[in-house]
Amino acid sequence: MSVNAQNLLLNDKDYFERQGVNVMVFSNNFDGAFNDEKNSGIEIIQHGVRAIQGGAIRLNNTPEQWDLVPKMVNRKVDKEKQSIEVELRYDNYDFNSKITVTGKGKAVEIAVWLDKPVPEKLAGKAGLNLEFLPSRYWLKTFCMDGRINRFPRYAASATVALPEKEKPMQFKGFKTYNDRGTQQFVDPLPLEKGHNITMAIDDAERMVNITSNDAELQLFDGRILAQNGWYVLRSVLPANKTGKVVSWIVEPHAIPNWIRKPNIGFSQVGYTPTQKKVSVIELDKNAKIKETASLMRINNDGTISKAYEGKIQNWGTYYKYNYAKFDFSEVTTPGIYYIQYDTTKTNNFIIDENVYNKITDATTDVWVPIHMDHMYVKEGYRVWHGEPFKEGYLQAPPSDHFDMHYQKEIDTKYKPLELIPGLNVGGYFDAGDFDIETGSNISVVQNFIRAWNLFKPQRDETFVSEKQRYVELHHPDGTPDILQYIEHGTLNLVAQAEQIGHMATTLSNSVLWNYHHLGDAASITDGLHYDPTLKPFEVSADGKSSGTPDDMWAFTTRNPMLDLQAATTFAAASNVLKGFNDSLATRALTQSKRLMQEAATLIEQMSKTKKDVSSTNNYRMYYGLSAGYLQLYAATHEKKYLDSFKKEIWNELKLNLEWNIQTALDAIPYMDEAYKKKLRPYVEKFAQYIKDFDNDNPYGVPIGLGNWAGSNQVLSFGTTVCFAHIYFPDIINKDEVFRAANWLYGCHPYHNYSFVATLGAARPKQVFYGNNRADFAAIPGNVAPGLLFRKPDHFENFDDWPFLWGQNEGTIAGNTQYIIFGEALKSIITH
Ligand SMILES: [Ca+2]
Ligand SMILES: [Ca+2]
Ligand SMILES: [Ca+2]
Repeated sequence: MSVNAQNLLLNDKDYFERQGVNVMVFSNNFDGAFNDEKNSGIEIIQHGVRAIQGGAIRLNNTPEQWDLVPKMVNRKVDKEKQSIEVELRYDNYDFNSKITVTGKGKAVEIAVWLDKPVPEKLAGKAGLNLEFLPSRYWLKTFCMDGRINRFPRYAASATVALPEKEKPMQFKGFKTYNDRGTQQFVDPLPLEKGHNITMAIDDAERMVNITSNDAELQLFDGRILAQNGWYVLRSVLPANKTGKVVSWIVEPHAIPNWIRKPNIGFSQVGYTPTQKKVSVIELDKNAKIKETASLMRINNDGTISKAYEGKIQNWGTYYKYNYAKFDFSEVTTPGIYYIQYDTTKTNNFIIDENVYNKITDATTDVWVPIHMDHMYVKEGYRVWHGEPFKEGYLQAPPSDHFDMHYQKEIDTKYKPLELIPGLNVGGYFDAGDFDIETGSNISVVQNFIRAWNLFKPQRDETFVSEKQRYVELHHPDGTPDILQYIEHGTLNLVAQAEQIGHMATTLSNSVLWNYHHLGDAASITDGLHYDPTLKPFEVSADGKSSGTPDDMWAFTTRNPMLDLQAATTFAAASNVLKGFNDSLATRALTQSKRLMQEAATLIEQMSKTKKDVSSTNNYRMYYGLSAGYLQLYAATHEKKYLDSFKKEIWNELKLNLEWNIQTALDAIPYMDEAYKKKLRPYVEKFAQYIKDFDNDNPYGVPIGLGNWAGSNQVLSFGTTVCFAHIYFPDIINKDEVFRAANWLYGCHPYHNYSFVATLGAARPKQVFYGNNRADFAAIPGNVAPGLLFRKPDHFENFDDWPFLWGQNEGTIAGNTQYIIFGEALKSIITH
């Protein structure tokens, strides 16, 4: 097939393509993990941007995340007929439908076929939906049957309240809305209706025309119900009909001979004078690669001069684009520069000794304290949040959950929904949500302890008073912040061990309608104890309790592996906290000893019963026995742990070098020269592993293709490379430590913005999936997961739409890992 073909034709990757337009038909399926992730169904990439997706049979006008999604039963690609057919099914309603998408010149026909009529319960509800990205369509015009209009910047269209029994069930029967006792739900009414719509008439990159002769098109604003909703075009399936019941002709406009602008990747933080400096240029497959590129210097008087012109090296094809490299390492003079390739100029960046000095400051000074739970957090005039969850946490009854938790039979002394005292202290919000994931909180404390033990950062820019439950940013209080952060994490974890007897899996929301909270964390719950004897939304006479079931729950199902991790962490925390908070240090040590003993017994028992062997083995694989022993040794200095470490590590290195070499490197400070010598050949192999990425992809880092993008992988790779260089500089060259930094700070596909909202970056990402995402904002210091891979060949990171967590949600474990990476990188650069 010629890529210049004027018609939409199926290509060898089984999607429809013409220059400037790709139409994918269930290349990405609704996988059910979080239901509607705005990543699935019929998707249209128009001029490089996937601004249309979600094409499927749906049961709502504007589906939310927890509304049911169809299961794909099968998918057939017919090259002869230029057609893709998918069969979809809703198990809950025993409802099957087929969608065919067929190339018709510059358009595709989307048709819905039914063998049996729509089930009675879904009549008037099941429909063909297609969704349009608000940030790409708002303020653009549209024309429905000759009536001209404009997509609203803000959601403010008409709605109707309907009896709850008319609403199709949501995920596992949970409810996204709080009906306030009305037994009604809200449904948006259409913005427009008709049979022909042209969207974005005023924007050639987004223009699309859709016609249906046999069904009415209705246009809705999905943001009415949920800030992450999209505009939805929809045709309700007719009742009592079989065969071809709805058909649309969809023609996405293609700009003639459109060629995507080059994406010139470079480090937005800049470069030190002597480091290797290579820009990776991402090019449309129809673009001719130029011979040279230039580095332009902005002089101190504002004039511009050419500092360097160098040859472009062609790297080759990686997925859908071509890549070339521009090495300007020759330029070593400090100054302000930009890259010019053909007619494209980048924003400016700095070459200087000090450019990396501040890379962790926004994360430690701003992001981390804002995520401190159970505290009032202030910055200047602004309050980030009041004190959340004052009413504490209830024992979760045996139950399922909407964020992948569950409670088995209760194994504590508390009754279902009984208050577990003392848990509303310390801890960190998980990510873009506000729960305390115990595993992540353990990682946070471990990461801070590691950063403290290795680098002893004395930075004091945060005022923390556990007594006043008050945090203020940019306010030194005489104590290094990292110590206070270790204390804050330990406070919650130790309280769990003391009050529950073992670690909770999570402290999380009990109702879906406050889980998706956006705003002040202190307003998630009403701060009053839940009293089921009161009517919903009734407050007791003394004003201390309410009938609103909004209290958070502690999910307490015991996991001895988690207990063991906590025990190890408590031992290490106890060492650090001695002399700073002696009573907490003592409490941590007491719980460490008890949990360690109990966990060992339980794990022993589990490995004897066949049933749980696999989870024990999983634990061995993921947590790594040697890593556990090393942590235990570091925390207790008991020789038996070091002996056990030595017994495991070599085998683990043979099994999985790149995963376990970090642990082997971490042991060096405790070991002798012979150990280091024995490790050398493994580090040499690791050096080859690093180099191999230069052939794997143009960016030279491990690129993840999962449903959560791969910054964490790059971070952990980068951290290991840093430590390998620190201990074996003759094997791992200093240049290698910048691989991960380059990727994180802007040298990556799709765009060249820094994935870290770090200080120093000239163009950090502007939006993240943080808890202020409804404001299209970022919390400084956040690290985005980055490039989300959409099958079969598309990398994506939206910077105008924060709501896709797989691309934009920083996590507390990931962001504290970034602090270690940043500290390691800084220490290498300054030595
Ligand atoms: Ca969570
Ligand atoms: Ca401080
Ligand atoms: Ca409450």
